Amino acid sequence: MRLLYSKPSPYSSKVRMAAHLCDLHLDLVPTNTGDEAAELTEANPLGKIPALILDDGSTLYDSRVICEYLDRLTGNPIIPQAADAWAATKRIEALADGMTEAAMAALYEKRYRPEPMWYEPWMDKQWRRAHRALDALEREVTALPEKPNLAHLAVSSDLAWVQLRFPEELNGRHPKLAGWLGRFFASHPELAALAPQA
Ligand SMILES: N[C@@H](CCC(=O)N[C@@H](CS)C(=O)NCC(=O)O)C(=O)O
Repeated sequence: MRLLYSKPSPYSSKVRMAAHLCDLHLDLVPTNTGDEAAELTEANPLGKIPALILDDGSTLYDSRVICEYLDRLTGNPIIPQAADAWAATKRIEALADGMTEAAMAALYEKRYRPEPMWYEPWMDKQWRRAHRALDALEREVTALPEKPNLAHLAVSSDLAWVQLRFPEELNGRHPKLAGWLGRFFASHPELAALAPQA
């Protein structure tokens, strides 16, 4: 299986961590979404990473679908199947990924639009969303089970991306989350190696 990914992408990082815990090898294909290359848009018409190309040529996206697939393929090592535990895991994944999505929208506003077109009220709304999600994550991480599951992977890859792009948000505004991330990666260096990188 081939994974179209990039090193800084938090969603790609989550998928790579998932593959690691599922003991699956993925061939990594560095992909710049800005190029809108045919290999990417044919694999994922949305032109986003991560996208997984299976051995039969069929493709899977987005990161949540890919993680579900890898988990099912290998007997559910990372997603609990009992209804309550499944719901808790998937809700935290949605919370962490949604936090990143909001912060990324604010980042893209400045990256892709000329400065005179930046729309502050819209960026402020994204940041209010991200801050509420970070506050909620601060409460949620204390209840995560000891053994890493998909929730840990989503939270750690998303927080590591925030630390990369907006270090003050984590180290300054949410030191408890920064502490949780540091401890999690110290206990799981093999996952830390797959965290988003510049
Ligand atoms: N919901 C998607 C989000 C994927 C996503 O936004 N990926 C980013 C990189 S981390 C991307 O491809 N951005 C390029 C773009 O939006 O044009 C997932 O979970 O995979």
